[in-house]
Parts: sequence; C-alpha cells; structure tokens
Amino acid sequence: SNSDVMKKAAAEAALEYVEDGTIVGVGTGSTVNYFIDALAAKRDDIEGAVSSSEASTERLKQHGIPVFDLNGAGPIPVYIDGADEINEFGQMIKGGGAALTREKIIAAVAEKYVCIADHSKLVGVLGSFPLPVEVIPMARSYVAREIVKLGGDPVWRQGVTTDNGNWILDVHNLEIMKPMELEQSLNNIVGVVTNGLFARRGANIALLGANDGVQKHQF
Ligand code: DER
Repeated sequence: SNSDVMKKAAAEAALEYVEDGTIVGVGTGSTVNYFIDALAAKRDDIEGAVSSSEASTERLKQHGIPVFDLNGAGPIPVYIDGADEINEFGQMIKGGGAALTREKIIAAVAEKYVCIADHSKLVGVLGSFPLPVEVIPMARSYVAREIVKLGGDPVWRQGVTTDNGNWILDVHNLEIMKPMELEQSLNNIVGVVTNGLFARRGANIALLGANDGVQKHQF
C-alpha cells in the first residue's frame, strides 16, 4: 500500500543516522521492521543492537544481527523507532504495538531518537490516537478510575499481555494540550508502569514518508 511505501522510504532514510561500529537502539512496529530489514541488507558495519521487544529481537536475530542486553551495552548514539502520533515539537504518542515500556527505556538511554513514520502520523494536537498506558494487572481498575478523574476514557486492551507481563489501558477522548504535564500526572498514579506520552523525552529527528519523498523534521 501507499503507506507501506512511505514507511519503507522513511526506514531506509534512517540508515544514514547509524554510525558504524556502534550498537543501534531498535524500536518496534511495522515501520521499524522495514528498518531492521534495510539495516541487515545495507549495514554490516555495526556492532549490533539493543531491542525494545521480543518481536524486534527475533527479527534482528533472524538477520544474524547480535542483540545486546541494555545493561552492558554502553553508549547508544541513536534510537530508531516509530510513533502512533508526533506533533510539531517531536512529542509522541506511542504504544500501539504494546512495547512502550522498553521503547521508553531505550529512548531514555539513547543520545538521539530518530522517529520513522508515514507523514499521516504528524498531528497538530496529540490525542486522537488512544493513549496506551501499561499497568500492573492488579491495579487495572484503580488506574482506570484515576484516569477517568483526569478526563480520559480508559479501555482495557483485553487479551494483550506485554513482554513485561503487564496489561494495557488505551485512553480515548483526550485532547492533550499539555503533553508533559499529562505524562507526569499519569506517571504519578500508583500501578502505572509506563504511559505512551513521549513528551519529556521526544524525538530529535523525524523522517516522514510522503508522496514526494521523505520529509525531515528536526526538533
Ligand atoms: O507501538 C509503538 O510505539 C510503535 O512504534 C508504533 O507507534 C508505530 O507502529 P507502526 O510503525 O507499525 O505504525
């Protein structure tokens, strides 16, 4: 589809941000899958990767790319990952693929976050995409009640357990005018492991596939 063509173009453009001899931070999702395939095909000069999900780990290993434990990896110059929404400041909603916790951890460690996506992910105000929130299972109902007090409409993503053994609430009907404040408020609810607002630490670069090529945004 046209969207896949744009995701693939963005993914291939990200190769230029990968430094040889380094460990690359790798995210999760369909756009990142194009990046992993391109990385394997065109860059045999990297040391390896750190991964944000079992799914990405599996794909990297299938290509013979060494996957390291983040604890012993040393500096991560760049983290390549997608987004469900990204605004003009590089702030994102992520978690559509249920990998938000490990994604946010690597994003915190990495020196530069390069977001790859099709241009439809670029929005004015975050919140049309339901905001994923990873919760400790026993706290699901309590966290949901607290989110309602914040004005959201939380829906349990039934049947999904994250790589960390947790559950996800997708929060609808938020119009997020102050992403960093909402990110902090959600972090303060006991039982919340991670929320999908990447606002305090957003993307540094966005490569957005469009009909006329790949648009580069810097934040
Ligand atoms: O779950 C995630 O955070 C993914 O990165 C997601 O936001 C992007 O997935 P896609 O590349 O399949 O659209």
